[in-house]
Amino acid sequence: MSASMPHEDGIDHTISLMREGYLYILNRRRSFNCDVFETRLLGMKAICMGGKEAAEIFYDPEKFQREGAAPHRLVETLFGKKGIQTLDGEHHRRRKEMFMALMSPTNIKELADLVKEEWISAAKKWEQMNEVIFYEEVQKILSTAACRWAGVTVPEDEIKNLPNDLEALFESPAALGPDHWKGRNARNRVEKWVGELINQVRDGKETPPENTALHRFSWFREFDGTLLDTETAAVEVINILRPIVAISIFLNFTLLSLHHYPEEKEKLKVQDDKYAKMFVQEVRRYYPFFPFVSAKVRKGFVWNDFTFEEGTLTYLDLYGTNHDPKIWENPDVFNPERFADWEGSPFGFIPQGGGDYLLGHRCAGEWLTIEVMKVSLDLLVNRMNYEIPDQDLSYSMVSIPSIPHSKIIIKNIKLLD
Ligand code: HEM
Ligand code: MYR
Repeated sequence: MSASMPHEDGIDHTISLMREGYLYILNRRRSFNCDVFETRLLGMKAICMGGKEAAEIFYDPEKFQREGAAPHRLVETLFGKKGIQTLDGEHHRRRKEMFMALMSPTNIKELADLVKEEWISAAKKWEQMNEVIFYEEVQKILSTAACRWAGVTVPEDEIKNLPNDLEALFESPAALGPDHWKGRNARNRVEKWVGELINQVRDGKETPPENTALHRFSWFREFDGTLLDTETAAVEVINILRPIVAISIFLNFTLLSLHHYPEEKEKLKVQDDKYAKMFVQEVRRYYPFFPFVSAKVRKGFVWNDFTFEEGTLTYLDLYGTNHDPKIWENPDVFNPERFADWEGSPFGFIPQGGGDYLLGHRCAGEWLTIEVMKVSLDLLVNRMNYEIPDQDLSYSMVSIPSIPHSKIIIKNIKLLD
């Protein structure tokens, strides 16, 4: 006999999700005293779960699939149609190999160097300015570096707007009204010109270097030897550009943590690369970013006596797993030292998803994110002086994604030699 899963009574709980944001699943795991519960979200029955053991089953491809699992509003903004996030099995594996081939240490270093170059040239302009909005400035840097790295030449009339369009793709999935539509319009616009660029590559009019995303995705072939249709190839190129710009959110939280924990900044000045990595890991663990991911039960199964019925939509709580007291001591304290002798786990620390890179959906850009954060941290700590004037640095635990309200204004910027 299988036990019944704790469940929230009522017709729909989307409103509670909107009210509680990043804490919605964690709050219920606490009150039910159970890592898994059933509810109804966006008009559908859904299982929510979090914690290391839950992550382990969520990333078992025998148990869960991605086809048909992503909410429509997410596909129309963040993901795009027919992208890697919606694939399963051997088709996913083949596509993922292509993504991971871009993530060699040499390639990642190339992007980190580009970010550094763009940052220093931007900071020379910041020195002449009264104040700058860090979130927006960093997005321009990341957008330019991402396009150079991916081999993407941006049409003249898109250059100025591109950082805003890429920003809209990751700010709009959970937004309502005009803020949501901004994301849909941005997707249509960017997919159109990236698609045209792919056609030019295929016609031999554009020749991006071989190790770039534009080259690889333009020439990627399915098992039957066919090229991707233009729209899907564009979706995958955007799956590189957009998330690189999304690193701006982690960089805002990096700057915020340096401000809130000045003793950490002093430590970073004298410590080595290992401490910088520990610091970056703690930023990724501590602050809210990607709240949860969704999948569908592939074939019914029983876990810990609970029945998971085939086809049930299931959400895995990323934020709540990174703040799970069963995994993390004092989870709500910012403490990079916790990573000093951390033994590593593909399921307990999952800011960018968990499990295996090739066999599952764990973020293809995780190593790259860490390196871009490290190079930016070094610039903030050792290569420039700046001041953070009084402003509203608070951030919401409800807005998804969450960004410090002022987007962090900095002034009196001075580059150091
Ligand atoms: C997937 C988070 C940066 C490329 C994911 C997933 C998450 C995530 C949660 C889904 C995991 C799952 O479905 O189980 C983040 C965050 C980032 C980031 C918070 C910080 C900015 C990047 C970067 C890239 C990237 C820089 C590439 C340049 C991808 C791709 C996937 C993915 C291609 C799909 C993987 C698959 O379905 O197999 N990311 N990511 N991400 N990410 Fe990231
Ligand atoms: C990326 O661009 O791929 C990386 C970061 C995007 C963060 C976007 C956060 C919003 C996700 C909404 C979650 C709804 C899950 C069903």
